[in-house]
Amino acid sequence: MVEATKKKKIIIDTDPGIDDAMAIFVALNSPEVEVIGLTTIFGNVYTTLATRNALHLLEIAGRTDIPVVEGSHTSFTKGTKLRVADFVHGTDGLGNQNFPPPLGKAIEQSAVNYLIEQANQYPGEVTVVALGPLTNIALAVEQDPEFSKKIGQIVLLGGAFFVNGNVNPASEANIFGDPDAADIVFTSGADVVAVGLNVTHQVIMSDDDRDKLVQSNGKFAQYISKILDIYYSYHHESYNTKGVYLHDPATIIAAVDPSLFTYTEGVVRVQTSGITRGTTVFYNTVKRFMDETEWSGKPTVKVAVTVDAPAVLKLVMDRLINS
Ligand SMILES: [Ca+2]
Repeated sequence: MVEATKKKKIIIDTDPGIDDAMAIFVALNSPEVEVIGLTTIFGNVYTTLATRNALHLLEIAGRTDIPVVEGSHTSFTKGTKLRVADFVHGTDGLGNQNFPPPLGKAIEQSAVNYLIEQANQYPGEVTVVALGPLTNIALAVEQDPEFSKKIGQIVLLGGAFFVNGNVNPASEANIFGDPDAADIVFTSGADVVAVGLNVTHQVIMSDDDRDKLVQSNGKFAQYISKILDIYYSYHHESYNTKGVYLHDPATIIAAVDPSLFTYTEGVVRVQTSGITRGTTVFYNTVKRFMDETEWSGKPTVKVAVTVDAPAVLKLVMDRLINS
């Protein structure tokens, strides 16, 4: 008997966030994947607000059947001085629209335990799509030494490979948000796919694309078009671009249709201190160095190097509009 193609089970670890909202909606409207849960983390907003926004977005989507699980309130090293990007996404994380509070609540479990539990329940079958700092995932790796083997794949938005960062010239925001956690995840031995700024800066939603969302009757398109103002102004001021980078939606697409990207493989270590805190340094494993290095003997990961940007944009637009 021919088995129907199984949908890829995904857990989205998220800090919503305007582009997180887009990514979550795209995932919910992608037949290739089944969103089994959302775990939350600080980043664009603090964790409590990320949870509230995750619940709100699922209520908008009519998908309150999907559990929201609250993640860590501190960094991996228990730091509480967190960087929060409310100037990019609004103080409410969703374009300063001040939506009413969600009706639902997060389930009574920690994100770390939930991630470990799901990896045990469906060994090798769960993909975590990480759209914020990697704290929850690093804590799962620390708590369960088997987690990196049991989780199917970790597709993460993070790093700036061979290009400047977006927090400062050295660092991309998600990695900068918790560099210790990121280094643990990159060297965990899990099947990691990193989608960095070198790729996401090619996937741009233009002013014209935004008009298409505004004019569409799609439920998700309508919602997203209402929260985009601040995200567009930030991009215009910071990059002098007409349009916005689709970091999180592009990363979701890397889970939905990996063939739209090409990858290279190597060892990634993260600088955890100093002026380059949060820098991702990729070793292509070609040169054999005379001395042992901090990259020697570490597991490799996949790093996205090219993207079919028009195809990714089209998928994102279609799934927001046809909703
Ligand atoms: Ca995010």
